[in-house]
Amino acid sequence: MNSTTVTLTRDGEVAVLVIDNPPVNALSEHMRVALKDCLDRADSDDTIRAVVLAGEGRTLCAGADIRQFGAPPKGPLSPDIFMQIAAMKKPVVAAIHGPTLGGGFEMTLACHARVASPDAEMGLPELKLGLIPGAGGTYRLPRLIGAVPALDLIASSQRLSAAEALELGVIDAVAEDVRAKAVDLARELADREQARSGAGLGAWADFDAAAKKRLRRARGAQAPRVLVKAIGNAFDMEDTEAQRAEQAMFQELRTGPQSAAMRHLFFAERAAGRLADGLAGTARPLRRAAVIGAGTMGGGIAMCFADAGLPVTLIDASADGLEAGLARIRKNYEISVSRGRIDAAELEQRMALITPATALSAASGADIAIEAVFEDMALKRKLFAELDQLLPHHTVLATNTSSLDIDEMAAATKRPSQVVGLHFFSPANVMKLLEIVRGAETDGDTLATALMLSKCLGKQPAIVGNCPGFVGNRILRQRHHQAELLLEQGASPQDVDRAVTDFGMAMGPFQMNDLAGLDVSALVRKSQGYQLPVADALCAMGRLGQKTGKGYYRYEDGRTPIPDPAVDAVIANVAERLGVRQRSFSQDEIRERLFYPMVNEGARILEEGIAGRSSDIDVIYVHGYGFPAWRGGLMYWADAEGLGRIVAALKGFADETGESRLEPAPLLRRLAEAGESFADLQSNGKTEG
Ligand code: 3H9
Repeated sequence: MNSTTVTLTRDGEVAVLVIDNPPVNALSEHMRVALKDCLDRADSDDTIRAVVLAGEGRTLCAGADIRQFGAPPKGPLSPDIFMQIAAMKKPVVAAIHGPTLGGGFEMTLACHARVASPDAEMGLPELKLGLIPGAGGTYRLPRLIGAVPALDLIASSQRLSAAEALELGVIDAVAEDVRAKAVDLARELADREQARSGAGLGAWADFDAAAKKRLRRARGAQAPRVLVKAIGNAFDMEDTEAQRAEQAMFQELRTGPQSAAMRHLFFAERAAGRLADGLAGTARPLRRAAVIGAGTMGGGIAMCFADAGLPVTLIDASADGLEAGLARIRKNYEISVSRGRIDAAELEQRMALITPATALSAASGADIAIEAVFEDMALKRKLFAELDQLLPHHTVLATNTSSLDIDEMAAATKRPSQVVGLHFFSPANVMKLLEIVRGAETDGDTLATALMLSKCLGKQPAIVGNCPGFVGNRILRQRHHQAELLLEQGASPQDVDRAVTDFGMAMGPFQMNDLAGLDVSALVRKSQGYQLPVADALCAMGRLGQKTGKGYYRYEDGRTPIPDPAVDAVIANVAERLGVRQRSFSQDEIRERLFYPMVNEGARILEEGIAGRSSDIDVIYVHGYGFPAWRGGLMYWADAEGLGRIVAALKGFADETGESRLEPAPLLRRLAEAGESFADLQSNGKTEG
């Protein structure tokens, strides 16, 4: 068979198999057929003494073809091909370059040795797809580096750099000319006929303890539990048996709802990073940035730039504020050093990328300026007008506002088409989501620049329209509002929070409020002109959350919430004052009351064009708000609940509370009546996508 997907060339007695299956050399069916054919030929040719596996393009192989996971696999299977590699008498050496992940990395683990280029990355990110490694990763990696390091690597979906992989004993060498080095090593092994053996699994007790610790954090996700079982098998099964067990578990996960949801997210994340139809633009170069405002957000944003190796000027009119901001940044980096994430030299390198200044004119060399000052429109407009005067024509002006009108700020400049919202989430250097807010006049080049920036900073972008709260916070406000109403109607803060954490989120709304500070949300309410009686009463009592030791809960150690009868009394008072009749709520009822109105708001957002795709809302909720990824995101989950059911429930809520906002949105009603889903809407092209 002659294939261009995998070609066999000769370097003397070494067969070099080169995979060329763009865009990422995924293990699609035709690629597996071609790979097996080349391996068979190399194996049966007596003039070949060793084999090298290499790849064209940006990676050796990024793993299984995720697009083919919806159907049962056909043709030769990856685990069988890799077994064949492992069993070959002739040494097989992998030449690894680029992000070599999942099945691609497992292919290299089946080889007798591995060489990587300095830019290579390796990892098993299957858990991010609701899967476990299914082609030998759960027993070959533990045997090579130990069960605990293997568990850590797989459970975190972390990618190892070539240097880290070398240190861990995953690879044998790092070389610039990785293919040539692999050929040399293959020859050497053919002469020696002996490959390096692995470190071994290590002690069962250590693995067991590490696994228990991991599982405490897994919440509702299935794959981490299955992973622990699969790695555990490596202790008492031979390869063939372990492979069979791994394959059965892998296939069960592949056909289950959690993996389907996470695969949806994989493609949703990529779609969210593209400009919507009808919009075109070219990203402008970004060599230097300026961040104005050295508070928590501004400092965090400056860290994002420094982490990405981009120079940034951090400006604060107050010298004291600037000093405090820099000290906070250094402290954060020191924590990273103490946790072994970076070393002391890297800390200094990152600090050196941040140039502090008190004069706004220091922003003049920037290609992008991001303001992160107080949420005060007059202040922001003044700043934008000044920046517009100071900065070169090409510079993009961005605001980190989480609630104010982008267009009002843009109107203070002569370049409204180059004004954009960049809504980072707190802590900015940690949270992955970046809402890119498109003003009425923001042009394609500016959006393309914002998307490129987001990629450089390692963020997950989503382009959203301009409205109070944009997409994420506007939807969240519905949940907060319902949570407060539930209190008035008789649910306790702990009932409400439990419904949310049992759903799979890290924190309930009241724990979150206590952490953020009740005064913070009170300010937002004031600016947006609405009231929440229980929250307002707690604020009036000075119960501002964790920082005052009391909020919706009381805190003895500063962070563990303890239910407080004083809060129950406040709630009862408010209910009496408002004449609300109290009753009990089941956990299911609470969950529906909190999440269905969010879906309803999501539908309104889609109808208004504030989000282009329902999958963008999924991405926003998973990466900005901790919505469980294994549920696929808010709107994907809504489809699974059934839109008819949601509409019926919302009508009931509206009747009970008299709240018109709870009436089903027209789009939601229409879809439910037609028996359609948000996914149908997106694939029919009625919204972008
Ligand atoms: C697995 O391997 C299971 C095994 O254990 C068992 C097997 C039996 N399949 O991200 P990009 C597409 S599970 C299909 O924009 P980058 C992607 O959709 C798999 N398509 O580029 C996009 O298409 P489009 C474990 C894939 O440079 C284009 O390639 N592996 C796959 O920013 C470019 O992608 C993973 O989870 C795939 N595996 O990042 C790795 N990968 O242009 C998943 C990519 O039409 N991939 N595409 O939108 C990645 O993490 C990144 O794509 C990668 C490149 C780092 C490789």
